[in-house]
Amino acid sequence: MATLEVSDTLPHLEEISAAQYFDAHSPPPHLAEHSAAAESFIKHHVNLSRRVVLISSGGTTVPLENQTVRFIDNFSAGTRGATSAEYFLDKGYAVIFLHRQFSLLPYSRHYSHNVNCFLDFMVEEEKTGKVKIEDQYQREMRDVLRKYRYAKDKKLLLLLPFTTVTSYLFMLREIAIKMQPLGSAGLFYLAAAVSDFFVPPSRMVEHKIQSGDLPGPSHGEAERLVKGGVGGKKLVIDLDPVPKFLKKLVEQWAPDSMIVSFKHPESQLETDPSLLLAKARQALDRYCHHLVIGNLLTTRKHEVVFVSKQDDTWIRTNTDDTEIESLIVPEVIERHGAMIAKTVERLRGN
Ligand code: 9Z3
Repeated sequence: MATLEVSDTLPHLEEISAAQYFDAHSPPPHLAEHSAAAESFIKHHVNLSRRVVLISSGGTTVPLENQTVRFIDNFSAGTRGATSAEYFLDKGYAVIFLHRQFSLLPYSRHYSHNVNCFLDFMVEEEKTGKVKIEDQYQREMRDVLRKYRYAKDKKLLLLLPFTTVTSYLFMLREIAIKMQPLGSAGLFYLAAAVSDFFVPPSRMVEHKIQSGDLPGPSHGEAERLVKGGVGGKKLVIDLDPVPKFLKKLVEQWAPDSMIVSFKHPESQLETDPSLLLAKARQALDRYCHHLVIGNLLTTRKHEVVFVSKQDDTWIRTNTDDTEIESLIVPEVIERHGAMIAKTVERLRGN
């Protein structure tokens, strides 16, 4: 049986700070290019006095080798992020969609490759051989297409991909700093499932960990990551905790923006609503941001809880026809509006 434990007793180095984390890692290859794209997108919308939301979406990976063959992944299809993006766009926000490469995207999510395969919506005309959308899907697809085209033509949606937890964090820091000119008109809606653990570069092996001949206790660099088990091939992975970046975001990278994070408790056994609430409140106390939205993987499409300094509010939908994001997003926008109004009032008072 596979076991998994979080250990306080194993010998480990001091927990590293966010600054040390960035120093220890190389930035992702396209950081400069993505940063430039974000900067011009933000400038454009600052000039139009438009609110901008950064939505993070999908799971981050933790590579086990430099030339990565194997990695650990965090679960998220990207549904929460991609669906929410559409509702923010509907309400006039510009959206920076920081997403796991190949996870669901706004609009195209309706016709993805596994559910609602786009090919099932098409037919070939007998006479001409031309391919067209089946009559029964025309209206629905036209509506999605119009919204997609509108967002594209008006430059309201910027898609920026990440894969590893490190590339995610570099991008988040970079974009957050670029968003500072927005002040309180900036919003962070952090739905990505972000790894809490990583393999530090000092213990990372270069090439694929060999399963056929796992090294014994003194066989070179792989030894630092893997260990041979008694009489068998056992892989023991030793991970360090990722520093608490949310704190950095709140205090330094985006001090004037509204920050909303999603929280799902570590264990699916924690189905008790009061435990979900307690975990969400713990996150709020730890990072001092504006709002935590608590959800469980099993029920996330039907209920979430908003936890803020002021109150707790449950949002529920009983039908599969109503996407819960259509209820979550307007509630977040209302709170964002209230925060902007407060900022304006404060600035006037000064
Ligand atoms: C969530 O809780 C998201 O709602 C889901 C969405 C990952 C459950 P799907 O994309 O799933 O619809 O399939 N995201 C937050 C996860 C997370 O890692 N939060 C961090 C934490 O809990 C804080 S930013 O520490």
